[in-house]
Amino acid sequence: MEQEALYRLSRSLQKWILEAAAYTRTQIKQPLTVSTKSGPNDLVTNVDCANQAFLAEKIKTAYPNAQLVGEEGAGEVPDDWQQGLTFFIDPIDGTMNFVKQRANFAIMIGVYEDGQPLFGIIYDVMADQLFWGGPQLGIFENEAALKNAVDEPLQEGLICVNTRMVVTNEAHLQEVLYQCSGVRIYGSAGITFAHLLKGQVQAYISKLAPWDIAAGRVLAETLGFQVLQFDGQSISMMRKEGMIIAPKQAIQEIVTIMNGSND
Ligand code: 2AM
Ligand code: CA
Ligand code: CA
Ligand code: CA
Repeated sequence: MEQEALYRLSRSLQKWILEAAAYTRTQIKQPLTVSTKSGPNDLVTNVDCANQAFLAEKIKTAYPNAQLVGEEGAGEVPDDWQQGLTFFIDPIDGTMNFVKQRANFAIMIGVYEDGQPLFGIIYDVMADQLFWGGPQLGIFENEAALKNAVDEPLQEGLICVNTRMVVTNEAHLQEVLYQCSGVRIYGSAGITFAHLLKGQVQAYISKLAPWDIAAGRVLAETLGFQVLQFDGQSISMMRKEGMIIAPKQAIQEIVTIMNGSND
């Protein structure tokens, strides 16, 4: 994409996310309509759906030829998502936090052009922190440029995870966590990416859907993080899959431990 068109896309997405967030804040003190999806920990609210519809409408109007994948919209990733522009929308990431805490949730959009990372945006709504950018723009927290990831050994850093993988010790996860500096669980992929991008945590290990990873992947890879499946392969962006986000040294150590021979 031409630089001028990319600046326009960046400005538009920032504006629309801030508008969706302003609406979301108006609903913070209102009763929410909450339903379950796949199970009791998998929630959706009226605000998730309203934000999805709002953002999809704005994007479709401005980019009529683009493909849209949204958690609360047409959730399937089309086989040809790597052709042209594709927008992945997570209208509220951390819906459990939104329902229980009314904080610690994000609105996220990741944009790919011909399958390549183009632009990512994550907004921590209640903290008013906007993380945005891409390979051609650099990565910013509000207006401040963020620094590259620090490439340190596993034992030097904090790791974020999801609860279920820890309690079941899936793929030797407890052995990884035993070796690091400490464990943090934020309950939102977007909020976890915010900590990664700021250099406050070193790695994130979770099972993430395409809309959970799309924005964070663009931002994190641009700063030198890698995103790999547990077996060290590239992620597909087609389905929910296990993945590790970390700089080079730590990700190599994590992949080695998770594929340990004591199965
Ligand atoms: P969500 O809130 O948009 O659903 C912690 O639950 C993190 O994992 C959140 O970012 C959440 O995104 C995501 N997640 C992915 N699959 C989930 C599931 N089945 N149930 C709950 N959270 C899920
Ligand atoms: Ca969800
Ligand atoms: Ca999500
Ligand atoms: Ca969501």
